[in-house]
Amino acid sequence: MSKGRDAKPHIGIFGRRNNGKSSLINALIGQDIAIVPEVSGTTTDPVKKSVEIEGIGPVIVVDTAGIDDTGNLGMLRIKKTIDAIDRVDLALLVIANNTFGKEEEELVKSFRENELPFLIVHNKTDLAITGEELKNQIQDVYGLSPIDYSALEPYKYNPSLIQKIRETLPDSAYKSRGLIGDLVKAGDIVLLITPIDTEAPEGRLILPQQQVIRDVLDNNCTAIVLKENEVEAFLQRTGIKPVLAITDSQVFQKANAAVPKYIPLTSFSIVLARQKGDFQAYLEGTPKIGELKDGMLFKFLICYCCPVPAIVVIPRRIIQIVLFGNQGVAFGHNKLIKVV
Ligand SMILES: Nc1nc2c(ncn2[C@@H]2O[C@H](COP(=O)(O)OP(=O)(O)OP(=O)(O)O)[C@@H](O)[C@H]2O)c(=O)[nH]1
Ligand SMILES: [Mg+2]
Repeated sequence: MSKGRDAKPHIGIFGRRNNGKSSLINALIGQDIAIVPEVSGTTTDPVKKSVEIEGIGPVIVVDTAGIDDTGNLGMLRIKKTIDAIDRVDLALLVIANNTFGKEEEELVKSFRENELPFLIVHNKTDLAITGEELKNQIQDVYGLSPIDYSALEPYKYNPSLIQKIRETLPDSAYKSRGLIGDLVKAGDIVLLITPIDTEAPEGRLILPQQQVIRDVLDNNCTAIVLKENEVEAFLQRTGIKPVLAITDSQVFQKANAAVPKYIPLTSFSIVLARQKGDFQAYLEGTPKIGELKDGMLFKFLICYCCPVPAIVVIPRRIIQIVLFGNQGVAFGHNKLIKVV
């Protein structure tokens, strides 16, 4: 399954500052989408872009900060670069000027620990051709040849690099991760908790619930769909032990009380957010909400994206935070809530 959120290969570009990582992206896609000034350290946080590479098709490129960054901020950027390794299907390690040192060795070590396929691209070949000594060294240690490249002369070098990328991208990079495929195995039972109240649409389930049921079946598992007030009695009566419970967020507290603690519990929204959004950022950001205190003065913007126009639900806790004491703007419950 693709390491990213959708069924497109994710290609990460790694290497030292100024080696031409961003330029290589521009050269590969034939457009200037990445920022390339003269100064080093231009790319800070990993930047994801959905692009089309001729000969490969739609991909997501992840441009990362230089692995040799310095200072406190630099260390933070390096950490984010390393984190990105976990979220790509193929790494391009961009080297230049025949330099392959500790930074590169560390990166390759991380690629290998993550079982991440990688290619080594020697950029700026227009300035210095890849030396035989370096070629042999890389071949001996890693069993692959550095690929000659120059972001200034893509017409000359693109075909062979693109072919290598195509050959090295694993098939799994083209498959969607699905919703819960990595949490269950064939034969597992998944409990889905869906309130049927006045907010439920007439005669059908809402799309996230349908999608999860489909995903459960795609993974050769069994879905049990119950209303929240039937969960406890059902589990006691049948002795069935689901491996996972997914509830509508409206009844999360009731579901939490009814589902035994040994069964992991999440919500349809979280399952979808994990597939669609930057879930890592979500995991890092959410605990910060708990740190907000009444009376603290904040300005923040809550952006919420919903496929159904005008029906936007923000978790109540967030709205409470917005309403009590802080400054912010939130769109929720079909209204614009503005708090000053
Ligand atoms: N001669 C030559 N210059 C290049 C080549 N590729 C990039 N450059 C130049 O090298 C400089 C750095 O390029 P970037 O693409 O910004 O490098 P980067 O690795 O993304 O740098 P950071 O974002 O700072 O880590 C720019 O001035 C580019 O024009 C190349 O193949 N040949
Ligand atoms: Mg850059």
